[in-house]
Parts: sequence; C-alpha cells; structure tokens
Amino acid sequence: MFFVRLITLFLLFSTHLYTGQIHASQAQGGQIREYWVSAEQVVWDYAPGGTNLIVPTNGLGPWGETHAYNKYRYFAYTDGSYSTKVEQPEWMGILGPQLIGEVGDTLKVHFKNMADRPLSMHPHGMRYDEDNDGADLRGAGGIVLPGKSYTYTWRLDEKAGPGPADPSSIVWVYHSHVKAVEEVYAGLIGTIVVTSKGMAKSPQDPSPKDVDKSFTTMFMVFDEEDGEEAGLMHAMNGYIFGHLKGLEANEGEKIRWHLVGMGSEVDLHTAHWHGETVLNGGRRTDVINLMPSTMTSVTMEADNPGTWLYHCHVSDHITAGMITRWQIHPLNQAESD
Ligand SMILES: [Cu+2]
Repeated sequence: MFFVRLITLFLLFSTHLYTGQIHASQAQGGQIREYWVSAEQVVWDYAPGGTNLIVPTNGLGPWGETHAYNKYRYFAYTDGSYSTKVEQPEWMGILGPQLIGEVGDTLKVHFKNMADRPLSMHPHGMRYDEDNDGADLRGAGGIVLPGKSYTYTWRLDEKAGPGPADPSSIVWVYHSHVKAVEEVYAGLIGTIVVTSKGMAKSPQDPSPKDVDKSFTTMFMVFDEEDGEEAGLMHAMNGYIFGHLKGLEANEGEKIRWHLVGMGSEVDLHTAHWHGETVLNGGRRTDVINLMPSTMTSVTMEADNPGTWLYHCHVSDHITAGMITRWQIHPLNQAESD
C-alpha cells in the first residue's frame, strides 16, 4: 500500500514537473516580432524610362502606351511614429515588406491605413483568430478605415512552418481582403517567410542559417484596363521587360528562391532560370509551375557565374515582357575581369 502511494505521489509529481516544463518552454519559446506597415497611394512604373531592357529594339509594344499607373502599396516603417520608411532591396519591386519569423514566433503587425479606401491585411498560412483574419468584412481587423490602425497578431505555429518535404524556409502571401481582387491588382500584396524551428541564423535574424541569400519573386498579370491587352502588365514583382533588378548572387552561394503566383486564369506561369537548376522538395528542375495564389520555395547552388535570363516560360507571357535577368558574380572578380 505504501509502495502504491509512493508511485502515485511520484506520478503526480513528475506529471506536474513535466507540464510545468512544457508551459515554460512555450512561454519562452519564440520571439515577438513587431512590424509597422502602412498602405499608401503611389504611382507605379512597370518599366521606368519606357525601355525594353531584354531586346531594346523591340520596345515595349502595346504595353509602352502607358506603363505607369496609380496604385496602392504596403510600406514598412521603423517604428510607430511612421516617419522613417524601411528601405527594401531593389529585387522586391512592388511587393510589400517581407515579414519573417521562425516557427514558435509571433508576428505583431501594426497596420495603418494611410490610403483613401477601407483596407486590411490577410495572411496565408498563419495561425490567427477571427479578429486577425483581416478578411470577410468581419472581426476587428476585417476592415480598417482610412486614417485608422489595427494590430494583427499572427502566430507562426508548426503548421505555418515548413513541412517534411519543404526546405528550411517557406513563403506565404498576405494581401488586402476588403475587395480582395481589386486590392491585389492595386498592388496590396506582400510575403511572409517562415523558418523551421531551430534553423534561424540568430534570435535577431530569423532567416535560415543553411542558405546565404533569399529572393522572392511574384508572377502576376496586373489587369490595369479591364482586360485590354495594353493594360495587361505581365510582371515579375511589378516589373516588365528586364526592369526587375538586383537579383544578384556570388559564386558558391546557396540561394533560397521563394516563388509566388497570383491573379486569374491567365496566370499559369512557369518560372524558368537560365544558368542553374534548383531542388524542389527533392526533385531537380529549372522550371517551377505557378498557379494563382500558389507558393513554392526551392534551393539553388549558385556555382555557374554569369548573367542569365529568368522568365516565365509561357510563350505569350515571354512576348508580353514577363522576363528579366539575374547574375552570379564570379568568386574572383579581379581574375575574370
Ligand atoms: Cu507566365
């Protein structure tokens, strides 16, 4: 009898210890990452200067008649005073700020609507409650009126992170979801990167430690003129005919490419790299299929120095300018020069 009591006591005690440890690790497991994001009205130029940087003599064709349009964009600020914008790398183009965290982290996104219409931020893949869905015209964050703010809380739980066949980081989109279709075409779209638990470079830098560099490209035909060809901007991150710049790596670097497709039934894209191949969930390829609102993350060993094309391989889309160049700089630049 004494022995049974002893075991019971031990079991109770050890269960208590065990749950205590789980609570403790949950409490301390993960960073809270704050972002200050605005929505603002801008003029966006799909081809600054009006040139075709891939085949200059071809010009921009019908897309050259008008290549700048009134749009809306998400911007990141350094803090809640909304006075200093965070600079984005050139290759991000029209995309909103990239939010990033490790599994276990929480994103606190302070959204301020500085535009002239009700807007929101709706994330894919995150763990959120109805107030933080940023959609469906419901919940505290479903509609943010002009001049108003809302702080979204999105948890990066296991199910927001890379799965068994995924690489160490994966990409999700976020976009405005009051009139979602109009607002994505308007430019209100950005990305979220989630790194596997334990794979972050450091608590300050949640990008994955097994890659040197990451790029994100979105393939979407922006519809600027109700389906008129001249207003169908076949863009990569909002640029056409070679104007997406800054996709530059160094020889020997391991690169994570995040790819996003958005849009409608014309948006069947086949992203194709010249010069290198990639690993996609254990499969080797140099073309990634993208459908509207699909997201794929692949890995590349950049060991073939050169300036290479990167484009959608759908014939009609090549003609319409869904094409740019990327570069791998040789390890010993001096020697090759
Ligand atoms: Cu395409």
